[in-house]
Amino acid sequence: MPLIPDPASAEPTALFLRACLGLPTERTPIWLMRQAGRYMPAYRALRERHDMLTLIRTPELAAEVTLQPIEAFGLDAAIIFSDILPPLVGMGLELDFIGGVGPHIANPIRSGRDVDLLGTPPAAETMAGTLGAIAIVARELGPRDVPVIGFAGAPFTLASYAIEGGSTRDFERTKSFMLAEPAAWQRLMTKLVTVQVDYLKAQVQAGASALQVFDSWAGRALGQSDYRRYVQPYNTLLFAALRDVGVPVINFSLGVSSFMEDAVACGGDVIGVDWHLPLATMWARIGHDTPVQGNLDPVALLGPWRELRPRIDEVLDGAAGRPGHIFNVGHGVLQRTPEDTVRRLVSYVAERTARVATSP
Ligand code: 1CP
Repeated sequence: MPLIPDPASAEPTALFLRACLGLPTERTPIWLMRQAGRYMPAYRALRERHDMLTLIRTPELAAEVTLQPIEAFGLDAAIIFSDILPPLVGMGLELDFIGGVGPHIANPIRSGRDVDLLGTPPAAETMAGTLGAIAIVARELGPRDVPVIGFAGAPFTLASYAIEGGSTRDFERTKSFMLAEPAAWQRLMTKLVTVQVDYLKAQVQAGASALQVFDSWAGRALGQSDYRRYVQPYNTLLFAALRDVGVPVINFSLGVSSFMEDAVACGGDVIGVDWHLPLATMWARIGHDTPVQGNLDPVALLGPWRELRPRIDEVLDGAAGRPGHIFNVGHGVLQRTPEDTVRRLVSYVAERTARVATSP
């Protein structure tokens, strides 16, 4: 045994990172998807003065937004303030965020030739603002032992915005393109994997202690057979390329509960669980040796405490105090969520899960 432990192999002390590794924690860690954003008056005040892309691209501003919910609620991890779509700009897509509408791409992909014109420049060149913001937040939160989570969109979810040009209900253009142009689909998905892997690795270099991959729409858009054929190979490539990245990787695939096993098979150290089925059911299917994150219905945060509390209890009872559970919402926090409800949620989860310290 070496006298001095290798710092790289030492167990982390941050509760969130310990849970990501399936290690016991003194209480259940909690952070919330979309924890920074429009439900916070402090965010809205900044947004009145700066547009979305300026907030994302200015390291000091993005760092400030990232820290807002940490200071307000004492969450166990900070997700860097950005969006899944800005990496598309470096590839050649003209992205804007339009108030009240959402993301808009002026030159969406409509042909195989459009795919061939997409570039794959390094994130160090195209995403310098976000990488700089991660460095600032990591420096700020390091002494407090609060980890920074980097993130990216999964290839199908990004392809859907690139092809539709914005949000969509039925994914008509995306699925038509996928079915009509399978070779171009393959080239598009491969380019997206290349760009996202490089970007996620760069976020770790910049100071991220964990990564989350958001596949928000593949499960909503596709059935199992198409998922296996048009999505799974690329998500598998993405997670395989991150296997040696040195930090835990969370696989959050929304809307896949009917074929969860296929999404889990793609990879990831932690599985993000959406709110459709009880956590107990999902964790049993995933297997209790794999850490999970979830899965409160974010709409429950809009209602009264008497309705919210049993739903929080259902999640915690579903986890049954096992190591490897990170409390979260099962999709992003909604804009109308009251800050006081978030505060009450955080303290309730801490109180209910505090484990009595036992001497070894
Ligand atoms: O007007 C505004 O202020 C912009 C609103 C906003 C915000 C606050 C958008 C536009 N994005 C974000 C931040 C964001 N988006 C974060 C930062 C972390 C945090 O706030 O805690 C993250 C992780 C995302 C990820 C994201 N963006 C996803 C994946 C997660 C999910 O919710 O499914 C998706 C699909 C997007 C696209 C997007 N960006 C913005 C909107 C309104 C949308 C969704 C549009 C749609 O429904 O298609």
